[in-house]
Amino acid sequence: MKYGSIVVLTGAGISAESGLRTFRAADGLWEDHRVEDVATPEAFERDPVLVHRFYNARRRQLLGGVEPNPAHRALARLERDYPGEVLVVTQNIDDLHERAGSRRLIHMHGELLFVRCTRTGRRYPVEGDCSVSQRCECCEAEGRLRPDIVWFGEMPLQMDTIYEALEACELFVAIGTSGHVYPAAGFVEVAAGAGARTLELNLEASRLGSVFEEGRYGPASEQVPLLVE
Ligand code: BJW
Repeated sequence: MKYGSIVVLTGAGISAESGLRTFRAADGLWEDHRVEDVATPEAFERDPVLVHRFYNARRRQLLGGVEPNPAHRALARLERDYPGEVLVVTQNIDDLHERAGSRRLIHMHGELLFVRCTRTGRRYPVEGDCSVSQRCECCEAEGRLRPDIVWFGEMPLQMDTIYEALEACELFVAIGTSGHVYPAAGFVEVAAGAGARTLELNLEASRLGSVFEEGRYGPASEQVPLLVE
């Protein structure tokens, strides 16, 4: 590859072969849970116990033997060996990119292994379950900790840095994302508008497939190493 800088957007599909469920597949997470019940601020206000239970179960799975797969590792190699800049922007809340070795990484939808205080915003690492009766150190009060996740209706993280990188990149690659959720779904148009080449890697063409200049289809664990080599 011969690009000055590269922005890679990843979605649930890159972690699917590590054993984590995607959202919108027939057996996806949204099949078992209504989005409005577990992934909105209103849901957390209404039923924090249910929301904590949803994220506790996913945290337990992540810490219970899930490992990065060849696609995560290939992206870490790309960042390490590529002469230009590589930024990975992930919509995923798992830590598989960092465990594989990625360092220039933005978790735009938050991180499963952190909770934060709803009053002060202070973040705390969390390795086990979180509950409504837990106290935060900042307020020493119960019930203020929420998963450090960007839910529907909330602002994704580090958007200024992401848009700056999209405007400056020469190659934009989206891996394993369905293109249903904004603002991430709009990144391809921003990058293309700024003159970048755009490439989609997915099992099959996503709803934005025709917006990309090129699509390569197959499992991420095969397509990403092929791209990087
Ligand atoms: C494989 C594979 C394999 C499988 N190999 N591939 C218009 C503009 C802007 C906003 C909106 C808009 N219209 C509506 C909105 C609001 C809303 C939104 O987008 N709604 C849509 C449903 C229409 N967006 C928001 O509310 C966002 N905030 C916001 O917009 O703030 C205002 C703002 C304004 C202006 C600028 C900036 C901001 C927040 C969105 C938060 C999303 N949160 C979630 C849940 C929390 C995290 C969690 O619990 O894990 O994030 S939703 C869920 O979807 C999760 C994901 O990160 C996200 C994306 O899903 P993803 O990764 O694409 O997964 P899937 O399952 O959909 O697809 C998997 C893909 O992998 C498929 O294509 C498979 O084929 C593929 N695949 N196996 C390769 N082995």
